[in-house]
Amino acid sequence: MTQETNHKTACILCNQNCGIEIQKDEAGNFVSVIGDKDHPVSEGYLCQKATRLNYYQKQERLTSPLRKNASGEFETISWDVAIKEIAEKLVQIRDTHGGKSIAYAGGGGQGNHLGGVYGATLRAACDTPYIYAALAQEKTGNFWVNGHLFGRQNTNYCEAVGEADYVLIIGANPLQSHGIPKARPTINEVARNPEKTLVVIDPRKTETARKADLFLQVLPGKDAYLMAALIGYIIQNGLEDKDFIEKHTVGFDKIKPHFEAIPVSEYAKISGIDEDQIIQVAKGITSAKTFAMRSDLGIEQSHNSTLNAYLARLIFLVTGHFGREGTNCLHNFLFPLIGHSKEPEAGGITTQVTGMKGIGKLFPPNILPQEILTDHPNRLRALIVDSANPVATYADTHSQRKAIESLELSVVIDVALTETAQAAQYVLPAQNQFEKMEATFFNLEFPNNFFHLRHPIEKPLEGTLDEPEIYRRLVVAMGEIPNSFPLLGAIAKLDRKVPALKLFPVALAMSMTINPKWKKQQLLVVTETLGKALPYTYAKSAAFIWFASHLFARKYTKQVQRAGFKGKGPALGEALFNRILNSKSGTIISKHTYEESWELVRHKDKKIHLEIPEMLKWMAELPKQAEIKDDFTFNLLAGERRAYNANALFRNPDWRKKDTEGALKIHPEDAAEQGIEDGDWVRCYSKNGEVVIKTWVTDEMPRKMLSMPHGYGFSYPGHDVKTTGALVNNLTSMEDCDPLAKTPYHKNVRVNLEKVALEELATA
Ligand SMILES: Nc1nc2c(c(=O)[nH]1)N[C@H]1C(S)=C(S)[C@@H](COP(=O)(O)OP(=O)(O)OC[C@H]3O[C@@H](n4cnc5c(=O)[nH]c(N)nc54)[C@H](O)[C@@H]3O)O[C@H]1N2
Ligand SMILES: Nc1nc2c(c(=O)[nH]1)N[C@H]1C(S)=C(S)[C@@H](COP(=O)(O)OP(=O)(O)OC[C@H]3O[C@@H](n4cnc5c(=O)[nH]c(N)nc54)[C@H](O)[C@@H]3O)O[C@H]1N2
Ligand code: SF4
Ligand SMILES: [Mo]
Repeated sequence: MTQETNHKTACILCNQNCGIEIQKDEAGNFVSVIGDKDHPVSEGYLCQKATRLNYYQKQERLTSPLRKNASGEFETISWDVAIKEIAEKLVQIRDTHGGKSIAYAGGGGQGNHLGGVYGATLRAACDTPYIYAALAQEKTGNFWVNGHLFGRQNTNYCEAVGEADYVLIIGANPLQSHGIPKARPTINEVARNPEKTLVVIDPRKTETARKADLFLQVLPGKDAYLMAALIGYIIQNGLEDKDFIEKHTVGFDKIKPHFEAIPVSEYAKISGIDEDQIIQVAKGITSAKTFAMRSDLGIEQSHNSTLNAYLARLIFLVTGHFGREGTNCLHNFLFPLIGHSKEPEAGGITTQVTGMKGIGKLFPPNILPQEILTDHPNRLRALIVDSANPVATYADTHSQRKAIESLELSVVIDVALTETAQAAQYVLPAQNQFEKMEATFFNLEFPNNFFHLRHPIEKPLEGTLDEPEIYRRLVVAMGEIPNSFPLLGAIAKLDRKVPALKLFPVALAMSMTINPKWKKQQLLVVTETLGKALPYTYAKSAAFIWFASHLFARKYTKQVQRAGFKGKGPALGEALFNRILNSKSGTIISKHTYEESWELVRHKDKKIHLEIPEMLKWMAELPKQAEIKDDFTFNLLAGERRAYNANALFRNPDWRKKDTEGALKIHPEDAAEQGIEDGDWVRCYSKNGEVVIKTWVTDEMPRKMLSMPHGYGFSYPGHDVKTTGALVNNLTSMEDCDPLAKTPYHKNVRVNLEKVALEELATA
């Protein structure tokens, strides 16, 4: 643990992971949280949520492994018993039904990915390829499209909102959700600067929309029509960037006829937007020197999700706004957050029951219950959940809970007794994110990329372990590797004194040749040897960063050297690792030139392949999409980002300063029609379930659309629905999702309302 009074770390509440400094009192309370000016990206910025981190630190915690007994109650057991029993059951299930009967869910939230990295060791021991993850309920359509356009599903681009003259934000509300560095000053600057233009496309008059020069209030779920019309207008009028298309892309001729056929006026009308506004945006983008685009859940968790991903990218690609300063640009990763999955026809892995393909090596939460709740001989029988709360955060709480309860083995690794933990057989208590070495791989910047390895700032709570150690113990108990490696450990200590001699890498390679079985568990071998030889007693899991630093320095030698690291080959890797290990505020790890961003395209010809036949076919079939006709009146945005939600990280509702109940927003005229006044409580029901929720009458909503936040409704001692708020996934269903990526339609949940009397709430 560090000795300073100001403890440098990062905020764990959204993927920006702003650098922060925390002051603690003697009882370990976070008494002040301020922005860390030395953080290379956030530079002192933070938002109101970070100042409440003490509620994360001091929430009700798990302090012992738990096992459910025959009467469904938890009893505490020792770590040794828990590890032994779980390992035995995993081996038994694997050896009887094959590794594919075991799956893993989670692996990290907004601030903690080291545990997920080590989760790979348990998956290797179980011999399973299945990872279900939150990213596969939002970004997998994007990954699939990126795979086609740029060559690999794990290519990603950053969105240069702060540097562009013309900015388009679609389906995102950065003033609340961030998603870009220093979102508030950045958006405010674009909005205020008379030389810059901010366009926002959203059905809701959001905080960001209110700042926009042009606000296109699209009808919910109709973005594909709007974007097709925009690109259609550009191509039909010859406004595309012909030089860029010629130099950097292939396949334009193939996509051109499809956009020439788009009925621009008709699609504008379907999307609810005036055609003139679409033309204005088309002209604005094509005449701007620089243009950047930010998109997020509003078009991902919505109708035509994967098609939206394709069209959004075509907007900046056909207009040549890519790979230059002030435009979206591919970036590198210290270590890629996801992988690349082959298509099933090319030998890619699919799930056993529904036959779903992996995208980015991830599988979608929406199919998880179907893979379990069946008598199919190849169903999933065991699930390890780490740092995720599927019962509460995956679509369809009811089915997710039932699925977890029906498994032969269910294990949850978490800091708290979550809804999912309550449904599981074993619960293992983890150290929280300020008690261990942690990092995220959300280092998504260009041209200068960064990495922040966080040191613990608080002593681990008694009874808890960090995830890498939990996985190591399980893998050892499964008989995959020994508990210690004395000789290699001794060599690692020598190696740290004179890394230039490369004693450890040579000894490691030799030990892998002698013990080929260890190869699958190389990371754990390094962690138990080199990790233990690092200068901090708690730093074992930084062994992975040692691996990653060496790979990165080899791959991006020029760019790492440009960032001020000296040496070549392994010496450069060591220099990078040492700086990462010792930089409490994070460090710049590479500097690219814009020209070099084209090296990050993964197609062999280094060009962007514009044609994706499946997407063009989907677009051609848009006219066949029928209007929704059902018994429901409203379209619910099931999961809005607000001032006081942060996914599932705060269980104690007292952390909220306002909107304490997470109210349901409704347009004044809709409220009047339903006989609802601001603050009334209602029963909101879908085909799948219901919630009881307070209302908030506001003209921010369009007619017939409602909005409620996610991140509310978690059980907490001393609280009921009036203070915890409602659990959003009681309303969602697993079938309502994108046909290709299976990402849920959380922005389009069909619901009705019914006023409830306050006295009914007591029983709700
Ligand atoms: N209806 C609806 N559902 C949604 C959304 C929506 O908009 N609408 N949004 C979706 C999106 S985009 C996301 S990203 C997901 C997020 O959903 P999840 O990934 O499930 O949520 P997280 O908040 O990341 O946290 C998961 C768990 O990590 C635990 N945790 C915290 N720190 C640690 C730690 O150090 N170690 C371990 N082992 N556990 C820890 C917390 O207690 C919590 O139970 O929710 C999704 N669900
Ligand atoms: N405060 C806060 N910030 C967060 C989080 C949090 O829990 N709380 N979670 C983090 C996570 S995990 C994520 S993934 C991001 C998500 O960040 P965002 O995607 O920006 O957040 P959302 O509020 O879910 O949705 C974005 C916008 O989509 C709009 N929208 C709804 N339907 C449609 C539609 O049909 N078309 C269009 N164009 N827009 C539509 C909504 O009105 C909303 O303004 O936020 C991150 N930041
Ligand atoms: S919630 Fe996000 S934007 Fe706010 S301080 Fe934390 S990391 Fe930064
Ligand atoms: Mo997310």
